[in-house]
Parts: sequence; structure tokens; C-alpha cells
Amino acid sequence: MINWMLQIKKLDLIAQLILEMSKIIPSAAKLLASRAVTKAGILAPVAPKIRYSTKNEASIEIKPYKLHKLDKGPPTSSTITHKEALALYEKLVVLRRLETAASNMYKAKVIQGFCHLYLGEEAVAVGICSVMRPIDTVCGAYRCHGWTHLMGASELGVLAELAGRKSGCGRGKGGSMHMYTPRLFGGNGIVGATGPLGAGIAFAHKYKGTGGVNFALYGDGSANQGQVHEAFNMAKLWVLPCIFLCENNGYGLGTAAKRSSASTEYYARGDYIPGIKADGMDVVATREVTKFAIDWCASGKGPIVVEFDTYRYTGHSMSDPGTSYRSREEVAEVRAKRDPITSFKEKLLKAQLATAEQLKAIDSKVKKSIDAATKQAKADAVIGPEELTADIYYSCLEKEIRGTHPGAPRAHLALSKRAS
Ligand SMILES: Cc1ncc(C[n+]2csc(CCOP(=O)(O)OP(=O)(O)O)c2C)c(N)n1
Ligand SMILES: [Mg+2]
Repeated sequence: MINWMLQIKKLDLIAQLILEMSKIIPSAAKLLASRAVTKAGILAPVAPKIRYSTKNEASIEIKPYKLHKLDKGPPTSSTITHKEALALYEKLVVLRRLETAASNMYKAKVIQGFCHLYLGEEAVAVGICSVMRPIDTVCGAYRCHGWTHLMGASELGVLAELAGRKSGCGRGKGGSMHMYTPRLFGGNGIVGATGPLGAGIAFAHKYKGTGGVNFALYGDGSANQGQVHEAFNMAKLWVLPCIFLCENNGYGLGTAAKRSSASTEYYARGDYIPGIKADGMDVVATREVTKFAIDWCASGKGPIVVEFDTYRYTGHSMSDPGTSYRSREEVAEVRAKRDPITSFKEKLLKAQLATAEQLKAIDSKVKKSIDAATKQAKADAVIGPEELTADIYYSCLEKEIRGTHPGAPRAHLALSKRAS
């Protein structure tokens, strides 16, 4: 009993001591106490705090890669800072919303003609663009809306371009598949042609000594073309800094990869060119593989083939429901288990790199921004007929352009800024 009373006395003394300390150095006392000290000097338990703060950086695991002619691949874990994590998340959400807006504008007949969406494949473009250097370039395939935004065009620039309006990044004259920015060489509708075009841009990097590398994008459905393999050969012979990037989304039009390709090991199809296959639904993986591939090419080792295993949620284009050659269950399963946004979100929360509140705030910021761009694109005007013959050539050798009416040529105008 006496012993017990002595213990209480001791506790009282400690409480008294903490109370006194808190008057002088409140934070130190709080740290010591982990329990609040009431005025009466009694230690009161504190309810556990809700975590709003996050870790400044954390390591995230990546699924193993498949390697071809490489002794060592990219690291299988990546350290990401809180700031980088939020930036990656935001870009993924922007691309998702941008394409959803495009889909809605197409259904409302504001966008006409071809329209191929990138929904589901966002982690490929976002991961790559997050680590590209300002000297690197991209020769894109035709699912290029998100790429165009990441490579410099505004959200309005992309949506207005799709709608054929004057605020479009090509003044509305290109539309889907034909978008460009200074380091993005399209949007290309001729599938597989990005092999030789891309190798050509890589040749320019080498010839001019820019130190840059070029990404040549193609799909699983384009990988069997002769021109892709001719480009592989030239790139290897000439040791070109070319990253041949196969976006394997499982289908080319309505044909599954395994039905179109005798070998679906696209990362090994460069034969004498080293290759890597990685999970293209994981933005951390696409980012790490890209760093590795840039280092490879920029250090003079020649080309590399990278295959990202990804998936497209929508049909081939807006006119394809995408349900006759694959089941709804298959799409639903990928959405549930592999979605690039929800899977990244889960990783961020688990690693305490972001809080649910922070991610929610990004979601609503992006929604507002894309809604505003959509509204603006819809209200935007189209260019006047005089612009039809503007900016056709970088440097036009003749003053006039042959028109659709015989004997009525149109003047060639140079409206866009020229690089010096
Ligand atoms: C040279 C050429 N041949 C055929 C076509 C028609 N075509 C358009 S898309 C496509 C399939 C491309 O599939 P893939 O490369 O896997 O790209 P994805 O649609 O999956 O992004 C084909 C054959 C074309 N545009 N260009
Ligand atoms: Mg494909």
C-alpha cells in the first residue's frame, strides 16, 4: 500500500515537472510527455492524432523486368519524393480527364473524324516524360493527345485542336493524330513508320551532337512491319541514340497480339539490340526504365528496345466499341487490378508519400482545369479561310500555294513563330 502511494507521489512529481517545463519550453515538454498535462498537473491521455503529414521520400518496389541481351537491368525499387509522387499522380489524372473530355466532346459531335484515346495507357507517357531531358525528343504514334500535353501543349491547346478550333496547338488544322510541339515530332497515322522516322531523328541527334536521345513509339500491331526491322538494323549499324518504344496494349485494331505476332516477346524482337520489358501500368516502373534507357543511349551504346505492357480501355477508336474481340470482363478486370491511377494511389498511401486529402485536392483541381479548357475549346472560333494556306512550309520557296480551284492560288502565310 505504502509502495503504491509512493508511486502516485512519484507520478505527481513528474506531472509537476512537465507542467513547469511546458511553461519554459512548451514543445520539448510536449515531446517528453506524449500525454497532455492539465492545469491541475494530472496526466491526461491524448487521442491518437490523424496523420495529415507525409513522408518526404519512400522506396517503392517494382515488378521484375524481362531482359534481352542485358546483364543488368534498371533497379527493382525506386526512391520517390513526396513532391515527385504528387506531380506524377497529377499528370496521370490530367491525362485521364483530358481523354475523358475528348470522348465526351466526340459523342457530342464537337470533335469529328478520327479520335484514338489513350485511356488506360497513361503511365507510359507520364513515366517517360517525367524523366526526359530538355534535349530529348519523341516521335509519337497516333494515340498522341496526352503526349502532346506532356510535351508542352496546354490542355486547351489539345482539346481545341481536336475540335478544329483556332486555340488548338496546330490552329485546329491537324486534329487527332497530327499534333506537334517543338520536341514532339507528331502524332503519326502511318503505323510502324515511326521506326524509320524515329531512327532518323536519333541520327539527327548524333549528327548534330546534341547529346539527346529519341523515343520512337510503335504498337504491338505495328511491330511486325518490315520498316520497323529495317530501322532496327540501321540504328544498330550506326549506333544511333534511339529508344524503340513498343506500347504493347494487347491489340492492334481488333486483333489480339498473340494472333498477329509469331513472337509476342516484343522486347527481344530487335534481335541484336538489347531490350527490356516492364509493367507499363506502373508509372514508377516506366520512369525507372526510361532513366536506364536514356543512360544507355546517351552513353553511346546505341539503340535499345523497350516494351511496356499496357492496356487500352476503349476501342481502337471512337467508332469501335471494343467489345467484339474481347470480353467486358477482361476490361473490367484490368480496371480493377491494374489501373495505373488507382494502383499508384494505393502505393502512395501505403508508403505515406501522400494523404488521401492531398490526392483528392489534386483530383478536384484537375477536374476544374479540364472543365474550363473544355468549355473554352467548345466556345472557340475556327480559323478563317486565309489561314488554310498558312504555315504549310517552314520556309516557302514560292509565294503562292495551289488551291482547290484551278487558276486561283492562295498566298502562303508565315504566321507561326520561326525558330532562329
Ligand atoms: C502503314 C499502315 N498500315 C495500316 C494502317 C491501319 N491501322 C491503323 S491502326 C492499326 C493497328 C495498330 O495497332 P498498334 O500498333 O498495336 O497500335 P494501338 O492501336 O494498339 O495503339 C492499323 C493496322 C495504318 N494506319 N498504317
Ligand atoms: Mg496495340
